[in-house]
Amino acid sequence: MHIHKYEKWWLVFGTGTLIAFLIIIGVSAFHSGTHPNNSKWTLDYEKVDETAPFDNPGVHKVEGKDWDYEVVLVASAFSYNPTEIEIPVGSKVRFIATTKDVIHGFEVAGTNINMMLEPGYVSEQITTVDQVGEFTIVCNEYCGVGHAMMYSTLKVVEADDNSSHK
Ligand SMILES: [Cu+2]
Repeated sequence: MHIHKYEKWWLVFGTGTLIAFLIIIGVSAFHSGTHPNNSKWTLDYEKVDETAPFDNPGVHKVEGKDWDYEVVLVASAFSYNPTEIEIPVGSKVRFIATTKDVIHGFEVAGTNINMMLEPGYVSEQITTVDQVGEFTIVCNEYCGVGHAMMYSTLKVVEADDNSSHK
């Protein structure tokens, strides 16, 4: 069977890009630890306010766990609760978030913290905040007319500013 020269180039290009993309997925999953939410933790999205831990949103210092802080966050059209998160630099943080209505995003701009928040599901991400600064948390899933106004702030502060904690 004769295959035209350009046809061969195209086959090589197609196969090559497939291999390249599989390598990129493999490296980001197994080396960089990028994983989709496992969706194993569910709740009734109409009862978020009564369901622990979302009955108490905010920044919580924890002891005896693999992380130092838990940030419990509730998204709804068109805001986040809490509206501001303050964490000392170098802390290991577990973000626990959900939504009360439609799909929202939780992206800490300029970092690799990025989750999709789906009604009925709890999204989690554990990360170490290692850069002092103010980071804007934005919604990156279009959620309605107020979408562009939906934001919160993550303040990563010098550890000394929080000398009251251990
Ligand atoms: Cu949005």
